[in-house]
Amino acid sequence: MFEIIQDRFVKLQRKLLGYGRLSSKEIDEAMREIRTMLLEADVNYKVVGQFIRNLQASLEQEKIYQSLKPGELVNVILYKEMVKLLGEKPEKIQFSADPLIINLVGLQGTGKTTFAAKLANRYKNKRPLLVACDPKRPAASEQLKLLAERVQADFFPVTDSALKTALKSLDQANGKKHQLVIFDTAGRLHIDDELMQELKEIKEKTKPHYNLLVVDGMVGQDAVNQATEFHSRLGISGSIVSKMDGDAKGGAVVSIRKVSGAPIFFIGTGEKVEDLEEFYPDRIASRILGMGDIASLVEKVESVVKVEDQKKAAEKFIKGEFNLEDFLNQLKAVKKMGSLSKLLGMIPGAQGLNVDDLDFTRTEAIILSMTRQERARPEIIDGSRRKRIAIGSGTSVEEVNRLLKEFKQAKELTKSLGKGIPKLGTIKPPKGWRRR
Ligand SMILES: Nc1nc2c(ncn2[C@@H]2O[C@H](COP(=O)(O)OP(=O)(O)O)[C@@H](O)[C@H]2O)c(=O)[nH]1
Ligand SMILES: [Mg+2]
Repeated sequence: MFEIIQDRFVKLQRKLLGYGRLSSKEIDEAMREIRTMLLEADVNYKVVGQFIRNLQASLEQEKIYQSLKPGELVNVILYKEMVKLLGEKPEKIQFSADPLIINLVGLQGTGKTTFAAKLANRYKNKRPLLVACDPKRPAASEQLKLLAERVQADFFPVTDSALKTALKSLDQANGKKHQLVIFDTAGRLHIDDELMQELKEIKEKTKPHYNLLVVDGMVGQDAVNQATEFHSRLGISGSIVSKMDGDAKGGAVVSIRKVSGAPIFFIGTGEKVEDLEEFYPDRIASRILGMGDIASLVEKVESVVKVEDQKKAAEKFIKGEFNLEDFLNQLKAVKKMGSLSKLLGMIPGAQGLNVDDLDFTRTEAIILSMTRQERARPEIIDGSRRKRIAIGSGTSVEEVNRLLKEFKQAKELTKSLGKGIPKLGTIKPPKGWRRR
């Protein structure tokens, strides 16, 4: 799956990693390459255009950090944009009703019947009922029956019109305690009004919890067009892209969500009933881009960014520009990191704060009860303000006093420390000192 596009992405990323710095020339070149690669993988041209614009915008926003190779940053941005394009969060079947009704629609030969069996196999514990809803082709019903036997699911044959069969099957489901009912509807070679009318009727009368469209990933943009049309005419909950095990170029998977507006739920990766994968945008993105170890790269970039933020806070601190707002942000960060010592290690001079005495949550509460102005300029906090803050935070005036006093001391201390530390490069050798 995605082999061709993956190969090219891997080559591009290696090239990017090789650069010591990235000027706009190299970036433009990379963007052009990405555009060509996506178009050749049969990704919708509008999606490609938007993707490149998003990439450029994200790149402009990101600062380049010294401790990161520029290529690393570009790769992480590329990955993140790809995840966004694919839908960010996975869509999962939620068993919010009993029985849960899933209606499968799609053109003939896309893999509906196969997917019905795959789904029944996946949710065996829900005692699925597979319902044949194609009265015109007896072979279709027979195929579903065989597959139902294979996955040991109950089968409901088509006896009447599609709609009547579907309704009858629901009676049986309620009686026999099936928690999942799957309708395998008829497909046509083309989308026509008759097909849509039939599907609309089934949808309106049986009220399925999910209407899933099955499309064939091998047909590329045709699959995307089908999804768009089914979604606008019938309304679907999402799509299934089948046959991704073949030499599908991947264009359908990349474009379908953005173009049709409906998310992908699963991809089919073979003819067997086990060949089904839940669609995780992040995993698929790393596969498309051929990024085996993207998780750790993302982590690295994020930790560098965090450290840079901390450094900035530390600089402010040294210059005496650190205010209570910054302090609050730091407290929140510490809470997330779960360790105060880790944070203090990053702030020179923070040792001036008597942390042992500081109750974390109370300190946060005190600062939260201050106005923005007060946090920025603690010196304006007079007696009446102190009282208000103490009441607001459920603490005492003494505690507020102590926090303000300690903060002031720490600030003065670091300020004087900051002045005392000569800038690197300005240190002169003592008199009489000679190079030997
Ligand atoms: N390789 C591969 N073949 C598939 C997949 N899904 C379905 N097929 C095959 O595609 C053909 C049509 O599938 P079928 O379920 O009958 O399509 P339907 O007409 O939509 O019900 C069959 O030969 C299936 O075995 C898949 O994920 N991978
Ligand atoms: Mg079928």
